[in-house]
Parts: sequence; C-alpha cells; structure tokens
Amino acid sequence: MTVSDTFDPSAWKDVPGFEGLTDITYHRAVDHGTVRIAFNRPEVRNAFRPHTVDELLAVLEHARTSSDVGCVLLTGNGPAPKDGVWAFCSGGDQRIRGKVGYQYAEGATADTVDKGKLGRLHILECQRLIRFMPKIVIAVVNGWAAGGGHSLHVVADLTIASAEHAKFKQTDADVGSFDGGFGSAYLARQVGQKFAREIFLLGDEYSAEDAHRMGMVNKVVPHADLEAEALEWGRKINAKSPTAQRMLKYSFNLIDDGLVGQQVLLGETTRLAYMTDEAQEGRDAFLQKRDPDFSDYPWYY
Ligand code: S0N
Repeated sequence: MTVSDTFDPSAWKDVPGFEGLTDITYHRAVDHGTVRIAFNRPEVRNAFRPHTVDELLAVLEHARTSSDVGCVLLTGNGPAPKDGVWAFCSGGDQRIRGKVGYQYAEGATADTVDKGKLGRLHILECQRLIRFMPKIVIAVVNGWAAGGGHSLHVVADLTIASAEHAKFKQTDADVGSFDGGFGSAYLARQVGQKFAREIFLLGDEYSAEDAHRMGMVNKVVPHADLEAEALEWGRKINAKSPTAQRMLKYSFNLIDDGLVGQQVLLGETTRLAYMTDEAQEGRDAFLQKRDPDFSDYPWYY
C-alpha cells in the first residue's frame, strides 16, 4: 500500500480499529513501538479541517494509551498530485475557519450538529496531548510547516527536516490568527526571543538549514532518507527505559508548564512511590486498622 511517495510499506502495518480514517493515516512499525501519524490532505498542503483534528485526537489518544508504544512520528503524506509539492501541515483549513455552520461534521445539518463543538480550536487539545503524553513525539517535517502546522512541529519533542523540501513559515499574522501558547512562547525557548519574534512578525520563509541554525530543528536529512531516519530515532528511543524517558520529558517541560508541569511530573513520582514497600505499608496499615510502621525505611540523605 502506498500512502506517500516516501512511505516504506514493508516497515509498517495497519493499526486495527482505525481503518475508517479519511484525513490522516495511522501505522505502527512492524518491529518496535513506534507509530506514524500522517496528515493526508496533500491537495491543500495538509491543512487540517475540524474532522482532521478529530481523527488526530483519536490516534494521539490511542498512542498515548498504548503501553507498548514509546515514540510517535508526526508527518504529512505527499507530494501533492497537482504540482508535486510536499507539505508537513499548513495549519487550519482557511476555507472553514471561524464558520459556525453545520460543515463541522460530514453529514450533519444545522439541526443535528452538536453546537457545543462549533468554532472550537481543538487543535490546541492535540498540542496539549503531544506536550503531556508520556511518549516521545517527533515532527518529521517533509515539506511546508506553516501556521498551525508550524506550531505542531514546535510543540513536538524533536524535529527532523527534509533538506530539500522542508520549509518553515509562520503565516498566522497574515490570516488574522495568533498562536499565543506553545507555537510562539515555547518557540522563543527554542530559538530565542529575537528569532521567534522575527518568525511571527515578518512571516518569512525559512529552509531546513535556517531552522536548524536557529535551533528549532534537530537534524536535516536528505528527503529520501527522512522517514528511515525518523524510524531509526524511534527504534533508539524505544530501546531505552520508558520510565527514564518519561521523567526526562516531563523534567524538560516543567519550567515552562507551571503547576500543570509540576502536577504531571509529580504524578509520575507518586506512581513510582506507590510501587514501594514503604507506601504499601501505609496503605496496608490503614486497611488493617493499625498504626503504620515505617521504621524499616530510612530518611535517605
Ligand atoms: C503553505 C503555503 C505557504 C504553501 O504555498 P504554495 O506552495 O505556494 O501553495 P498554495 O498554492 O498556496 O496552496 C496549494 C493549495 O493548497 C491550498 N491551501 C494551502 N494551505 C491551506 C490552508 N491552510 N487552508 C486551506 N487551503 C490551503 C491552497 O488554497 C491551494 O489550493 P488550490 O490548489 O485550490 O488553489 C501556503 O499554502 C499558505 O500560506 N497556506 C496557508 C497557511 C495558513 O495561513 N494557515 C493557517 C494559519 N493559522 C492556523 O493554522 C491557526 C489554526 C487555525 O486556523 C484553526 C484551526 C482549527 C480551527 C480553527 C482555526 C482558526 O484559527 O479559526
């Protein structure tokens, strides 16, 4: 099966339960816990409409809750049939943006649509899933990363970019949009305030090499090798301690995530603590209606 010109069908298998996807594709590596999520609307530079975001949320949540998955690759299928141009993602579909009509869901009418869903920016929920899931997310930028697509690469843990086809452009201010969260403020953590402001305020186009020099791309790879390299990064990530990888991700996040970051990291330490005899003594003492005896457990120093 060919989903993209650079997709190697021998390296991937379908994920049961996700056969009906229309706007993205979802695959799992044949021999390790890496999944590949790809925008599948190359005719519009892989722009996402609300339905695309619904599907993205569903597969991200599946990856988050699959205990044998450690790494998520996010990319775009391509190239565009019309002109051969590659895209990672060009952000929100501007033909739909801001409308509050029943086009939200295919088949819905003005009478049947869930009005609570209209106009919501749930791509931000995807950003939060990427940010907080205890897995490593790699943006595999194979072409245009623009607008909300640029923000998705920013929020990913790592970015690998095609030397020939990756292009970065923050178009938000051209179309009256502004990602004031991770897309901008976290970008400034990566490239510094001056470059982040330049990227947003001028809206210029940057090559993979430019983005690497600025510090928002980890590695620039020949286009033909991009997916193989990303898969190899996934293999390396999956070979390491899941606990260590998770704690590292949350430790890196903490300084920018305030109390939520503290909650996420400390939630993981609570999970680890619950596995100790010491914590189990406290639980058992309560259940046995006796005083706990912590005398076996030292005050480590
Ligand atoms: C990516 C760009 C720079 C590529 O330029 P290039 O190669 O010259 O291609 P084009 O000829 O421009 O495009 C080819 C075809 O694809 C269509 N198309 C491209 N991008 C989009 C898009 N985002 N939405 C809809 N269609 C798109 C073109 O129209 C063209 O179609 P045809 O062949 O029929 O003419 C260039 O394409 C570009 O600048 N694209 C727009 C990038 C952009 O501004 N994106 C939006 C930025 N903002 C966000 O993403 C915020 C999130 C958001 O908007 C949102 C999301 C969900 C819900 C609500 C919102 C909201 O803000 O309200």
